Amino acid sequence: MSLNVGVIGTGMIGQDHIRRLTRVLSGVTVVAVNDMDQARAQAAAPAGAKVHPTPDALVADPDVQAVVICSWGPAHEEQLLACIAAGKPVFCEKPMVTSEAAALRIIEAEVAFGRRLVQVGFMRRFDADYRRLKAVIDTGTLGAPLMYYSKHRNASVPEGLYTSDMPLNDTLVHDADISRWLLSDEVTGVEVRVPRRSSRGKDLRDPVLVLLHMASGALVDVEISVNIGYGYDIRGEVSCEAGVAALPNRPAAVVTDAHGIRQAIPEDWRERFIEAYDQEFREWIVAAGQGTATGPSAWDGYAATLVADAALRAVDSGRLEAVGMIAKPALYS
Ligand code: NAD
Ligand code: ISE
Repeated sequence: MSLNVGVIGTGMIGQDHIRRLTRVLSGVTVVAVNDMDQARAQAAAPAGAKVHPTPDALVADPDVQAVVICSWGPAHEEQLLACIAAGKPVFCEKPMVTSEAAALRIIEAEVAFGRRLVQVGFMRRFDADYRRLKAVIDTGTLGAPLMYYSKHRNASVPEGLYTSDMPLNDTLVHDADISRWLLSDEVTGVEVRVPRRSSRGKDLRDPVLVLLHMASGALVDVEISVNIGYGYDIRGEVSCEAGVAALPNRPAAVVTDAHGIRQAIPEDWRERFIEAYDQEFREWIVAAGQGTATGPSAWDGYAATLVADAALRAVDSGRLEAVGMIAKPALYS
């Protein structure tokens, strides 16, 4: 039995996910697509897939058993609520939503439905390197984690489309989520410092330095640079009581020539996390086939949204901004 999926948003990552759902993974068929740019949807639709005029029409299509949302962050709330109302499992790219109030509405709807339907696209949790790093920390042999250094460097971002708030409410959500997951901890406060701007991003607030205060007392230091130019460079190092555990350098051929000895680094997130995206969908397909969801939840989407909101407040106030969560509903325990 193949899971029939509809994809909303056929831009960069929508096209990449359609490629993996049609050419890489088994047990799944893309039967419908939608994009507010109809021509883009037409071009991205796999052979035989319907092109729906609206997201609502796609969600209501009786042939669509589960939905993948790859539209822009501000559009996610309405599309997620439509999926929950229809009782259809849904994979939603990050950020789940772009405000605390919207995140609470998703949680309220899913809790009222009574079963998990939402998986959020925090693909780092499915990356083999991050999984090995977490396994080391979880054994406890290095003692308690005290500090985590997260480097999040993009070669470039789309000019005009990527705004100054986005390092904090679009990019930082990955670091917020992976910090909570790696350290099995919660963020209680956020500070932001803005150093000298990179001239490569023109007027963009880039880079930013973020300090996450965790409930355990651990501190997480995050560098977000979105116009570093040389490639997509993701690093992580956890400093514990009795040792340090870090992500490894990515395997790549060692090239020696007149310029020296070097290894290529990924161009962008598609290349760096290719296996992680495959794995997050493998696990999503299994759960969605059973009418539910596993992996990063609406609760995790909510937690990351709170960090983004606090970071935006912190950049204006220059102070430590508190993060306060509601009591965790039993659905997410
Ligand atoms: P994009 O601009 O390339 O594509 C977004 C597409 O969504 C566009 O084609 C646009 O027309 C369409 N769209 C926007 N609003 C819509 C609506 N209301 N209804 C229907 N279609 C709509 O952007 P992208 O880079 O593909 O990013 C899409 C989402 O995926 C964003 O939320 C982004 O943060 C996330 N993303 C996640 C990762 C990751 O590593 N997990 C990487 C890239 C992007
Ligand atoms: C993009 O949307 C992603 O999610 C990438 O993983 C991240 O590195 C990038 O900064 C975002 O713009």
